[in-house]
Amino acid sequence: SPDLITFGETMALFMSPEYRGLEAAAQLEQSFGGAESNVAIGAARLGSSVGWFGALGDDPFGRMILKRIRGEGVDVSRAKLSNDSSTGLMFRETVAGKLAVHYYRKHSAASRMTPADLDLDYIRGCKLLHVTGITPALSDSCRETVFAAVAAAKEAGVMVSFDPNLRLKLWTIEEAREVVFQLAEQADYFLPGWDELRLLYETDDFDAVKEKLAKLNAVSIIKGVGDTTVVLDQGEAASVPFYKADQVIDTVGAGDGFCAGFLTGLLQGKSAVEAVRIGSINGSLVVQMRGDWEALPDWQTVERRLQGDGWVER
Ligand code: KDG
Repeated sequence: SPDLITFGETMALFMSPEYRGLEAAAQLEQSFGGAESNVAIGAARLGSSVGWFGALGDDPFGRMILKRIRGEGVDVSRAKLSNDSSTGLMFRETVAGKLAVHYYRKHSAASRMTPADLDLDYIRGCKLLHVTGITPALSDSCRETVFAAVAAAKEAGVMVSFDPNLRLKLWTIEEAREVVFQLAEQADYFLPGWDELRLLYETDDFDAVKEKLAKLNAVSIIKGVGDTTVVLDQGEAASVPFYKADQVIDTVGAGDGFCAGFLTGLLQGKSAVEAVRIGSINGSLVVQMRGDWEALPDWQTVERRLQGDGWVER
């Protein structure tokens, strides 16, 4: 098995030009995205050994997605193209400076995943299983699949990381809360954003949330506490400043880029704080281009930034 395994729904993505919303656009730019495959691509570019799987439709979009994730050096041997349902679609536009995402993913191939789709030996053989809160929001059977994968990993002593990735277009905050807290209990690394924790715990009081998180077994990596990431390890908090992006073009995928860098750091044997530095650099670079994952860097680029070297133009 690869060192890092993740799974979920990846959708074809269509974006209207900056200056036109979807209603007015004559042409759309095609790409694809999915929180877990964004992480997989990011980690693979940094040199990690990575596997991603999920269900896609046996249609042009499913085939495009599978080929391109494979092309990034990610093991997709457990991914499936199904011929009784379609690949999910996602459309994106910017209206008056605000991003809007429209999902067409109900009854998609991915939403029909069941625990029977899991190759448990594949999961048991990796070092780190990464799951997000998007997959359990897709359907009951997807939720069961996430819990089954996490249970198999834990039994085998595989580390589990969990990014809640709250998507309130997919479920209510009440539904999300129940599942997110259960998965956070089981994870070794819990990677929420402060904005998500505020919704989950219904408070703006950081210290109160910190106290709750201190009860988890997991090391919590809280992104976006001011301009920092807070690492909370058994009640001990360390704060790591954000790495500043030179230019922000598209913030979607920043969290996944962060996660890819962080998990790569862990797999390299780095401490959580050092891994956060890598995550932060990685997240700052992915926002500099349009698309969820296109601008994810290679290891050399991240290493140069870690060492504080500037940009060499010629
Ligand atoms: O984190 C970025 C993802 O949100 C995006 O790629 C699409 O997976 C996605 C989703 O469900 O929103």
